[in-house]
Amino acid sequence: MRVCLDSCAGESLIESNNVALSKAAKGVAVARAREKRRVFSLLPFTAGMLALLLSACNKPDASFSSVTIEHQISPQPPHVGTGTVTLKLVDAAGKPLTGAGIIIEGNMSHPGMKPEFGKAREIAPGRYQAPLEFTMAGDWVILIHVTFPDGTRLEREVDVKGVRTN
Ligand SMILES: [Cu+2]
Repeated sequence: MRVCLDSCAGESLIESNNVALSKAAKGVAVARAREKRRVFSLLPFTAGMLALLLSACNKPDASFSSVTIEHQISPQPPHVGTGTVTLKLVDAAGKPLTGAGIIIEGNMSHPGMKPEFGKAREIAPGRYQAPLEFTMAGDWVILIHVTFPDGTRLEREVDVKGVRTN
């Protein structure tokens, strides 16, 4: 590009400016190319972040399905009177889930009886124990109501069949 203003006296100056400009333009082009490479190298990172964000959005469901609750009823076999429900809560990695609030609700499989409740206390990390009153012989269904420290809730059902008379 050659630009003559009022006179061509300054031509060489403008020319040299043009050289400088084209050098600068080259520099910009190189910088742009670098930028492009940087953007491409960032892509896997961005995809990773996106996956993380998506998994974070799915967290409630994921954590629900990954929570394992082992239960134990004593005495065994259960009979009418005060029983003890012992629970062990672990995550998918087998790590104990501590600090949960747990209420046990006992109902009989037939209608017309009031539910029995027992509040669990944590006896060891991830291990909880609650008393439960079996007020009648027969089949019971136990509902485990769990509230985790972050406020998320989880409910599991356990059949306790054939509670015996004393
Ligand atoms: Cu009953």
